[in-house]
Amino acid sequence: MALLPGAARRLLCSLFLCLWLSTLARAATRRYEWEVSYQFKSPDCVRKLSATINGQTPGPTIRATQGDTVEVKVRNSLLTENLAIHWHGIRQIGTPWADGTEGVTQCPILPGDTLTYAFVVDRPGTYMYHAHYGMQRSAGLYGVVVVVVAAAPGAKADDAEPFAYDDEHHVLLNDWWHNSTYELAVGLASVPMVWVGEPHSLLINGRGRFNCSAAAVPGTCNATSPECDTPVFAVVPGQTYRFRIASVTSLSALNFEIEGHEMTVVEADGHYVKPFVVKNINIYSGETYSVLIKADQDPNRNYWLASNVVSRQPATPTGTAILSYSGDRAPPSTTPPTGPAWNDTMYRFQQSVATVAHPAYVEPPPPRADRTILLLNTQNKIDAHTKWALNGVSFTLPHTPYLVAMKRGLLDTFDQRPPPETYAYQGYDVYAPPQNPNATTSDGLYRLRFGSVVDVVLQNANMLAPNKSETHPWHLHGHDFWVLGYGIGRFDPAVHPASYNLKDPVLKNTVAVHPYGWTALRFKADNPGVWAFHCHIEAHFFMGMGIVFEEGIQRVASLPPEIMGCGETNGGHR
Ligand SMILES: *[C@@H]1O[C@H](CO)[C@@H](O)[C@H](O)[C@H]1NC(C)=O
Ligand SMILES: *[C@@H]1O[C@H](CO)[C@@H](O)[C@H](O)[C@H]1NC(C)=O
Ligand SMILES: *[C@@H]1O[C@H](CO)[C@@H](O)[C@H](O)[C@H]1NC(C)=O
Ligand SMILES: *[C@@H]1O[C@H](CO)[C@@H](O)[C@H](O)[C@H]1NC(C)=O
Ligand SMILES: *[C@@H]1O[C@H](CO)[C@@H](O)[C@H](O)[C@H]1NC(C)=O
Ligand SMILES: *[C@@H]1O[C@H](CO)[C@@H](O)[C@H](O)[C@H]1NC(C)=O
Ligand SMILES: [Cu+2]
Repeated sequence: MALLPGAARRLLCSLFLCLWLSTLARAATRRYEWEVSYQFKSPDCVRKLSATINGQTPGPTIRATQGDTVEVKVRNSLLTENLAIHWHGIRQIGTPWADGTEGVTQCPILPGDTLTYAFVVDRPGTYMYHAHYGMQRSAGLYGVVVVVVAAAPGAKADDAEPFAYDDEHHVLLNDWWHNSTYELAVGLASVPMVWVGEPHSLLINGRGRFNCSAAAVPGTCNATSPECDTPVFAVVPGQTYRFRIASVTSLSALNFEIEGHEMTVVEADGHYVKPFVVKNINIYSGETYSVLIKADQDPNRNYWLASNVVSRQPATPTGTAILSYSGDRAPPSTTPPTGPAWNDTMYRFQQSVATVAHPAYVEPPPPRADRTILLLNTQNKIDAHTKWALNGVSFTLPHTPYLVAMKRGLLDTFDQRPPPETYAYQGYDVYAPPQNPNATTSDGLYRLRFGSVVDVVLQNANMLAPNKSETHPWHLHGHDFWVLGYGIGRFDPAVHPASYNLKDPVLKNTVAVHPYGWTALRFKADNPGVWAFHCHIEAHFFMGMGIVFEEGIQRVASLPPEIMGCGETNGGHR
């Protein structure tokens, strides 16, 4: 049964978008039927149990037009594992139950069960989907969502966009381990923590090439398997291509480059940006970008597409694909680009700062916030377990999803004490390991006044080990936020807000917090529902690096029974 697209429409109308929606040309319903199952795959030539959709990893690309309803009937055939799928970058206005976040907006889909996600894709752009249960994303369950502009009849599809191109390509970036997600998860939860180490491969569109002579288990690596054929991107001389790039990495911050071709960045997370030209682009897990490239180089040779690890000392070979003018699939004789120095934080910082709204598409933020939440990001210990915490509180998911619990008043299902709003920032040394490594756990959430303007400042700091601070890509569900500013060092609420960009900040759903740095963002709590906000590094969220916002719960339409069936959602016991 569908999750009420009709109700979604009515709610959209109540949010004054009615007029705009009704002007869109003939919104359609795009229907998909997906069976999710484990299959043996060899994405980097090494055979591994992978989570697939209709037998594929990455899963099928969803392509819809702005205003369409996307309906995906998901059957969980994983046999022994729960499932939930998140539609990353889709705000789910009026359909908060279709966000796909297990523990927050729904109970998991049990093995053998089917759930139909239905939601309106209200804004053009490049998005993605991926599993949001346990660490399942790293098993291969992800894909691309493309929403194209609803153009006037007879117009070219790209007429409504502030740039033109002849054709498009999709680049889905990932990192990949040969270890199972259970080895990853159990390792993280062990005392002492067992870290799986750097990824074995970097995948482009689900393919990489591991060096078979280094395979841990003999006989599992087949260098001639067609499943690890290097992807080839065909171009025609003189044409301009839009490359839609998405990163679903579990860990890695990446740098992506097309050998010999400059890129013009035009879109980030579904928003047009003031175009800027780069040799290579840094992309963090959960982000999407569109770049334009002109096929204007010597057509008699091929060129590398390359993804490289940045921000952590790399121990993973460059991920590669081939750009071909002639259709020839031969690897170029050159060495693939190795990207910028992995520890050049300022290079990445400056690219973040350069990303602002396109002048013709600026949506000015509200001039001031009603509430400011300061979040100190630290690595901690809880009973000797390694954790991540915000203001000393490490997040745990409740057993009853918040959306159901709050809608039904099941207030004994999670901690009613709100998590801390700030930390002792005065005198906090972000360059030193935490003085008290101990944190606490909580499944409490932040309740936001409906319609209020909320600032969040994410402060990065040193980890438990000295002289170490990582990049954290933070992703907000249900919203885009304005990126008001970035800094390196300790954020001072008396000083730094004066330098916020209130003129043309970009809207995004995922943003990097650089090593030892801070990132300030602003959003309007105007989307009724319960929304996760978390580090998109799979292991970090698993270790508690997230929070949850509730807003306008009383305005949420009645919940579809299909999202229930766990915790107290059935009136049962925990
Ligand atoms: C990952 O797999 C390798 C090879 O099988 C094994 O040696 C290692 O212990 C595994 N790591 C974890 C964290 O399980
Ligand atoms: C693969 O690994 C072997 C053994 O470690 C090494 O000798 C060889 O050079 C590697 N090949 C490539 C293409 O890196
Ligand atoms: C490797 O894969 C190729 C292509 O599928 C197949 O012909 C060959 O038998 C495989 N080699 C091994 C050792 O399994
Ligand atoms: C990066 O690390 C190298 C050593 O691996 C060091 O020489 C260099 O100074 C570092 N650069 C920065 C910007 O920290
Ligand atoms: C942190 O917790 C450990 C027990 O896990 C305890 O031994 C230690 O004293 C605590 N440290 C502080 C500073 O409270
Ligand atoms: C950490 O960096 C400081 C300088 O910022 C240096 O004095 C110290 O020796 C470093 N410690 C380690 C363990 O590398
Ligand atoms: Cu993180």
